[in-house]
Formats: sequence, structure tokens, C-alpha cells
Amino acid sequence: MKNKIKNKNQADAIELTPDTPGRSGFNWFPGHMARAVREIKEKVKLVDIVLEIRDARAPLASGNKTMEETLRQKSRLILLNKVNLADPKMIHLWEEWFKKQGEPFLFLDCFDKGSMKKALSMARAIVDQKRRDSNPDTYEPKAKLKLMIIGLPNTGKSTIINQLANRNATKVADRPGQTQVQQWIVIDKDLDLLDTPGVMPPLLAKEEHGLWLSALNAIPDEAMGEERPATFLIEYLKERNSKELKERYKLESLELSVEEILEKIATLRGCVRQKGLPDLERVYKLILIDFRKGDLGKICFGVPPVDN
Ligand SMILES: Nc1nc2c(ncn2[C@@H]2O[C@H](COP(=O)(O)OP(=O)(O)OP(=O)(O)O)[C@@H](O)[C@H]2O)c(=O)[nH]1
Ligand SMILES: [Mg+2]
Repeated sequence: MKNKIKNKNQADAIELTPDTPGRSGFNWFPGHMARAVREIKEKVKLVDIVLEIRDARAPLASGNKTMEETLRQKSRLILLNKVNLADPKMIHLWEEWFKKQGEPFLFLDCFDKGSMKKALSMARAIVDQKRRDSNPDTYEPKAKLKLMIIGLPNTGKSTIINQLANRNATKVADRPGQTQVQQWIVIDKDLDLLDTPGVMPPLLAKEEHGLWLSALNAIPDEAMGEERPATFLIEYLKERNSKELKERYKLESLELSVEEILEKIATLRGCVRQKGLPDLERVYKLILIDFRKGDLGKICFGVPPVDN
């Protein structure tokens, strides 16, 4: 089955289905995600606030517009995680943009205790304010807080829970799709957290977003393959005159073509097959590993939209 184009306005949108073997490769929406969406919709009623975790390196593309309707009924705090891997200049621009949107948000590195404390106190303040607004006469401060954590795969939801719990309460791994079932984590008498499986939007706004999310490891390599995100990254870094790209792979110049750069990396790292041919599959893997560790520099994909 071909990937469907929905309508004229979404000409560059790709539909994800559980089993579409689409040529674009943006077809990762395994069965557990459809179930996860249903369960999020059910459980959202039980919590005081939703923490939506995004990747600071793609602040909009790592959101999920199809969850907006569900979230409208709840308070939401957007946490843009892994800011330590993102370009600080771009983060500054994104912060300005988010401020204008008027919704609470925080860019953070969840391994930083201070940021996690701030996130939790922001969540408490939002819930308190809402309780006060809805019952101004009978309002009494209540300590108990129930949080649901949602977001795209591998954005750090379970890690955030473990940071808040101060223990390994839920399993984390650097691969998308680690959490497959919901799990309540009781932190103390005042705080319950609901961990949920990462969910992809069933429709990506732009084909390029698939490459970004794949580079960020929100879409697994088995679904997208390594070649497209890896060559995209080289192109992207080359265009931005990345000194990290040049230094990491000891390139004499960034004027080289992508193919030439791939070959240089192959030679440098000994990714060579019989008869001296470059083993490009290994090179692609290596580029993705280096990028995801931050060894190719602090990067953001996309720029804040220009609001009318
Ligand atoms: N550098 C950095 N890495 C992070 C941060 N937060 C999480 N990670 C890493 O991101 C990876 C994924 O973390 P998880 O907590 O398992 O992600 P998840 O969102 O629960 O993923 P799913 O369960 O697959 O949806 C792990 O390797 C974490 O160590 C962060 O703030 N900075
Ligand atoms: Mg998880």
C-alpha cells in the first residue's frame, strides 16, 4: 500500500499506519501505540496535569498535534528535554516563541536536579491555580498531585520519572519503544506519576520531520534504515559549516561532497570491505551514534514559525 496523501493542504504529509511498508520509511506506528493512545485518553481524566515531554532539538516536530484535543481538557506543562544536546542560540529563539504562545513550558536536561525541581514546582503551581480558579470560595491547598507523562518515543519520559522518584522505578533505554505499557509510580503520599509508552503522531507535518525524528532516535533505525538520516545529517551539518563535523572526522574541508565525506569517514574509521570498498552501512551507523551522543555538536532542527 502506498503512503496516502490526505488532501491538497497536506501534500507533504505522510500517513503512518501499523503496517504500511511505505517507500518513505515513515511507517512506524506499531500496535502498542494505538493501544497507548486509547489508554492515555482513558487515564487522562484521573490526573491533575499532563507533562508533555518533547525533544529540545526539535521543539515542534517532537510534539503531537493529534493529542491536542485530548489534552485540551487538562492542564499541560511542556518539558523540552535533552537541552544539553541542543544549540543554545536556537533554544533562545524557541524560548521567545514559546513565551508568545502563552503556554507553560520549560527547556531542561532532566539529569539536572535543579531543573527537575523547577519542573515539579511549575506543575504544582499550575494545578493549584486551576483548583483556586475553579473553586475560589472553597479552595484549600492540597498537596496530592497526580501527573501523567506523555510524549514521543525516547524523549526521556521514563528517565524523568526516575529522576523524580530518585530511584530506578521504571525501565529506560536509549531506544524508542522501551515502555510499552502504562505504569503508575507512587513517589510519596503527595505525588503519583503515570508513565506511558511513547506515541508517534500518525501523520508527520513534513517528510523532513521523519528524518529529524529518526536522527533523534524517536523513530527506530529498523523502521527508517540508517542511510537516509545519516546522509541527511552530513548534508545538514555541511550546510551549517559545522566545525565539529570537520574536526570529528578530520576533514580538510567542508566543500567535499556527501559521498566524499562518507568515504573519508570509512577510511578514517576502518570501515572497509573486501577490495578496499567503503562499508557505508557501518559508516551510517557510526554517524548516527556520534550525533546522538552529541559528538557532532549541539544541534536543533527547524526554526520557530513566524507568527502573524
Ligand atoms: N543527554 C540526555 N539524555 C537524556 C535525557 N533524558 C533522557 N535521556 C536519555 O534518553 C534515552 C531514552 O530515555 P527513556 O527515559 O527510556 O525515554 P522514553 O521517553 O521513556 O522512551 P519510550 O519508553 O521508548 O517512549 C536514555 O538513554 C536516557 O538516558 C537528557 O535530558 N539528556
Ligand atoms: Mg519509557
